[in-house]
Amino acid sequence: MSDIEGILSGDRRALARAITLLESSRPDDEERAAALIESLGSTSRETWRLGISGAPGVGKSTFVEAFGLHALEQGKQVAVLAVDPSSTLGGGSILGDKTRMERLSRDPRAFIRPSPSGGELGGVARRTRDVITLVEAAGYDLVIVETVGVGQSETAVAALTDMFLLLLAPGAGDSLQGVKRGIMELADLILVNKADGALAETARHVVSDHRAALSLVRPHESFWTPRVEACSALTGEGLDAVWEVVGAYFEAASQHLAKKRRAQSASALREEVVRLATARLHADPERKALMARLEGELSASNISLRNAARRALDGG
Ligand SMILES: Nc1nc2c(ncn2[C@@H]2O[C@H](COP(=O)(O)OP(=O)(O)OP(=O)(O)O)[C@@H](O)[C@H]2O)c(=O)[nH]1
Ligand SMILES: [Mg+2]
Repeated sequence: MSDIEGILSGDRRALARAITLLESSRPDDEERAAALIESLGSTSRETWRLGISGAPGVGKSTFVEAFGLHALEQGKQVAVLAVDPSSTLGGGSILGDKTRMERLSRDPRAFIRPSPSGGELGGVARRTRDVITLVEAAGYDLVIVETVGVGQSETAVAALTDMFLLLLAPGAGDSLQGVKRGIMELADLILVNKADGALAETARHVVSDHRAALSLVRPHESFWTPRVEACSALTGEGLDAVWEVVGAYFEAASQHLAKKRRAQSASALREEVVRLATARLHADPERKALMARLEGELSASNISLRNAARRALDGG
């Protein structure tokens, strides 16, 4: 059986091998990975792509496990992918996920793939786009992409997914948490996790604070007003409600999802073209020499920036 057939028939080892190929940066592997993606074709199945972020320790892994098990009960096939902002942070969360998502990782209907170690965020996000295509072709119809919220990774994950969940936990205070406004505004659902035991009361305050804050923000989607809910990934309380909100989102989005995904692809293409053009400029020795010359002219003020850039691109 070819790898393609293996992947399409749900062979997890074939899928894992294909992802390893996608993650490789060896030029011949990159060729093979591109050919693989192109041979998959598109799936007609409806899929849900869910992005999840939150500060370290808010309970992302615990939540993904609980929510993923819930989704399995509802008949979904669940794939969990991770996008780590940097290789230095990567190791820790992979270790955490292996122990925290134990039940989910043992279930044959679920597939968990930690973020590749090493590599910059842009590269990891780019490959994750292809990995999503791959796991969807393999039959997974709920794809969860998790990232630790420490920088640009939230934006990258939101650009890869249909719905973006931001996880918070009741902190020491009960005021708005130190989440950047821009990140909050990306969220389709803000979940205040750890709403259990002694933290339940604080969680309620955090919910109402964020509802008030969000009511001042213009919704980023025409078809959806972001929601704020409380839950406990540990006890499972509130997870039914979360499932309903996610379902309601995809119901509301159904007429808009294709357009949203097309816009995401278009912007990924623009980024990729810029990346490729830059890589080509740097790889070409003549162009490199030209750049060095132009840099000299520019610093001697013999040429305008605009003309220097134009000549660098045109090669003249
Ligand atoms: N009380 C309570 N504790 C929770 C809940 N969810 C997670 N925790 C605990 O919070 C700690 C961190 O949980 P994780 O799921 O590892 O958090 P994470 O966001 O994945 O952390 P990183 O991967 O390090 O970013 C663990 O000790 C969990 O048991 C919850 O709903 N209630
Ligand atoms: Mg984790």
